[in-house]
Amino acid sequence: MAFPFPDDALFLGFDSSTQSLKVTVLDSRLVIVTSEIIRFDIDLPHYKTKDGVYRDPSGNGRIVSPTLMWIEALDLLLDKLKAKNFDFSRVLAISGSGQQHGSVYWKKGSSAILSSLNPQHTLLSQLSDAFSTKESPIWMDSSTTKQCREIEKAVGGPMVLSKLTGSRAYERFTGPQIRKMFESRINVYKETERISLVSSFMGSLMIGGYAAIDETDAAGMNLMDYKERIWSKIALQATAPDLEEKLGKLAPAHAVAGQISPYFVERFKFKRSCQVIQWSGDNPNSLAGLSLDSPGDLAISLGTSDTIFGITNQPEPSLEGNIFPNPIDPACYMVMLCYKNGSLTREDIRNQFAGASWDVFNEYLDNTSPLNDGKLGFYYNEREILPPVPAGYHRFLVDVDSGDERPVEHFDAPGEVRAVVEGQLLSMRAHAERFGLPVPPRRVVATGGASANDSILRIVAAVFGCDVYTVQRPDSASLGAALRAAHGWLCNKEDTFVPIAKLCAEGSTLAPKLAMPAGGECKFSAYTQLIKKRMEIEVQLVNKSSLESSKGRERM
Ligand code: XUL
Repeated sequence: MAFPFPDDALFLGFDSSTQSLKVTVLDSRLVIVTSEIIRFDIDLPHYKTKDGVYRDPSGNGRIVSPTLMWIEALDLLLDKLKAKNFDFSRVLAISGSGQQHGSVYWKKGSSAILSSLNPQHTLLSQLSDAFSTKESPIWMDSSTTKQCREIEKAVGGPMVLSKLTGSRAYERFTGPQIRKMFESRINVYKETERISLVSSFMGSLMIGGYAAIDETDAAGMNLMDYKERIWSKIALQATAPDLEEKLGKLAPAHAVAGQISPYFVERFKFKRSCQVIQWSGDNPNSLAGLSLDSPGDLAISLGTSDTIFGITNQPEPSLEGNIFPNPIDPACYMVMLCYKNGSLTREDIRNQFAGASWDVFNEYLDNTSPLNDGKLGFYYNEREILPPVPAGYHRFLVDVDSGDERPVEHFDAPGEVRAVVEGQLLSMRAHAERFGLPVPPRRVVATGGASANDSILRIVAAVFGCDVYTVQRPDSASLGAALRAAHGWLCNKEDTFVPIAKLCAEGSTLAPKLAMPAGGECKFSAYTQLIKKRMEIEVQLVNKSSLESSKGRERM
């Protein structure tokens, strides 16, 4: 295959995620040449984050991350590449992923600081006073239920908001977070001249000015008309006053956000012409990194959050799940479900029941049978998004033949381990089906840290009843960003939108490879019965928790 790039070209793709900042470098044949990572808890211990975040100890669901930590991580990551004698002058374009929904509040006057950064000093030392709050609300936050209901009510109900913006109001979405900032910290809101998403924030650092918000990531705000790809006046009004000017412009994912800032040119010797392509959300970039292009494909990302997504050209807005414009194909959409209890919950069960060892965890998965003898577990370390229930563990023993179930206190250790993995996947299959995603899919493409684990992939293949593919590396978000950097550069050069499929055709090193065939443990129909039961229990858990929270409100 002939690649349309100069032979010595390099493309950088970043991923500013919950727990780390990564970079993946692709060459002119789109082969990975190197990568680097900064782990927030380990490499930047002075911020004292746990899993990259601060959880409010009062249990009110407030979860934030220090904005400056993300900046310092960028300083360090680039220094790490420099220490490897990385030749920055070969980089034609850069793009990146940001954890979706997280927001950054730039203080009045900060655009002047951004555009005149001194290359002799770090970004951190120059930007430490550039924000009206130093704590960025992130996607794990669940403290904005009140604002969600207010916004939905103001626009005419949750379904109206979903039809308008692609999603009903979710606590983690940026619109409700901004409304909370406006309601509870009016001075911060007033002092703010620009609100960025994590993606456009990192893009802004790179271009030395405020980057536009990418249209795909903007759909995770409850503020954009997802069909027209413009800010929705109705949603803006329902959220906070004077918001449009604080948000700035929108831009498509393949657009050039700007040339790299002189700061990086002088400090790292990037070429002046190096382009920064719009940064986008981590899930949209994963879609690009997985080369997802058929409506029958389902992607499952097993990371800090677990997400399941696919593409469609006929999106059906609903009260569950999210619709985003597709970042690599303006003609269609990306549909997604997101779970808050992903890898951190799997790790917690590993620590409690498998002696903190992945080997033991995997041995338990391999030596227990599909359906787990009816042991159904619901493990929520954090308040979950799907279903919306508070933190807590719930265990049931289901008689698979009669369908009867009874709550139990514990399972045996191997049963706990299978119950967490199987339970998460059963929930994904059930909700995916309800949301109109293809089940069984043509194939599942898995990504995220846990996609490197064959014992987990075997259960994915069994529950979804199809072959499971993976890409060369489990971090598809930074890979997808690097690919989008190359794609954006090409679109700009050709002065027209070029289909990205041209770049990642079958046979390229980036094409997904078969990792686990559907055969073996295939129990698709048996799981169908168990899923019915699981969904009934889920409804009971949701009803119980709403009853308890309304009793709590009465007592207040
Ligand atoms: C998606 C979501 C998470 C974050 C994780 O809606 O909230 O997947 O993007 O970084």
